[in-house]
Amino acid sequence: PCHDDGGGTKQKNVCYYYDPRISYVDYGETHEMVPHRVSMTLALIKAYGLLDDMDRLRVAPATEEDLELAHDPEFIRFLRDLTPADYNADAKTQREAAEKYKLGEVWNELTHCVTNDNPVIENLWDYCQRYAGGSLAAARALASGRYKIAINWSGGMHHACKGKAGGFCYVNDIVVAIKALLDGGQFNRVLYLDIDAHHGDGVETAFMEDSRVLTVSFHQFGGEFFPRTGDAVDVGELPAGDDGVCPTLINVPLQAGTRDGRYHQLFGPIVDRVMAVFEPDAIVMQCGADSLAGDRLASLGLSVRGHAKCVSIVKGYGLPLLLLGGGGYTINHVASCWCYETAVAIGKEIPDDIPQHGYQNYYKSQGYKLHYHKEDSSSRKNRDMRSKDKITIDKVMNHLDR
Ligand code: TV7
Ligand code: ZN
Repeated sequence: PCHDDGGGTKQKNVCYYYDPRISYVDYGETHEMVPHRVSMTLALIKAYGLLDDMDRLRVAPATEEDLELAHDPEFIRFLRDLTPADYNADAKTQREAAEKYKLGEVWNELTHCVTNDNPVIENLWDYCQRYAGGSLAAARALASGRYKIAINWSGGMHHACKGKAGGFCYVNDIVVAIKALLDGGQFNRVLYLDIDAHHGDGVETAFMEDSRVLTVSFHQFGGEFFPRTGDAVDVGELPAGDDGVCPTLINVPLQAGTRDGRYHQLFGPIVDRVMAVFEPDAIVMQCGADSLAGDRLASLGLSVRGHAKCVSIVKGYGLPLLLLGGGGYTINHVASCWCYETAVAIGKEIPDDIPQHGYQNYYKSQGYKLHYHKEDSSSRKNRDMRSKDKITIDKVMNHLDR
């Protein structure tokens, strides 16, 4: 039966969180993370007329208490008080404390150079409060039972740890959101799926000893690719009574160059088995768009359809679903992908031609098409699993069968 809100329009199943202040955040001129991509995404969603099919809701900034669901209070207080002015005033103690939390310029032991993955930027605390506030509000919207799918493309910052920043992520909004889902009392088990090109290490670590959360990460692996963790042998399980075990984490390492065909030989079957074994009550999905073809940092080669197929497969299980952003460094590709995935969440087909709108020019290199093509190397060749993929799927399935 259709529910009616009294105004003659159908109740919406999808809610969307976007805070315009996030899009003005500047990681620095040469940094690859460009928060402006979330406002490009919204502009495209508007241009396609998708805003009428979901509720756009306000973001209440996450409080210190909210963020302490995932982080040490000392780290949170340090983040709150950290400003570029103080940091750059060269107060030695401030810089040393920052380095401890992986903030600002940090000496990297592996590469023997100074890195600035997590720069001390203007309005840093406000940024953290807002992107985490979006994910938290989205989690609460699902827990209330009012919405089936909640979206926060500004979230998905999967590398931040309890006591330190990492990989462009200052606070871990995903851990906050999952804890809120569990604390809400409606959900006993939450499945976390991560299709960002990088390993979801921060979320994995937060829940590796928690049998209520299973984390599953699909990511590029090998060589020096960040963060170098997440091999298929890195699994986790806890005793589950009656001599059984309960898996707590699964990793699906992928070789550079993995495109739609091989990706989906792994994704569908693994998620299907995970669903059967774990039987979650809700799903949190990190939809990092750096796994798309042509990304500036990663070397996986998903098409927009291939990436969105992951969302549509997961949506197909019909559980409350939290969709989050993450990486994605070729910003026109990112906006195309997240706009299309918003349409998938709503359940609407949208045309390939990018409608006339303010950011039109950004899409020139993709011929103003949503479904852009990146050097059309034969996708058939990529359909056959390599021996490494077969070993990976065997390891993952064996782990799930225990
Ligand atoms: C979720 N790759 C985050 C992914 C985080 C990746 C890294 C950079 C990078 C940082 C910059 C910059 C960059 C061109 C790319 C070991 C290093 C080697 C870079 C100087 N340009 C997500 C984090 C990753 C910062 N870090 O999963 C300022 O690339 O590989 C590393 C560490 C030290 C840093 N150097 C690379 O997608 C949101 N950083 C330019 C300016
Ligand atoms: Zn990434």
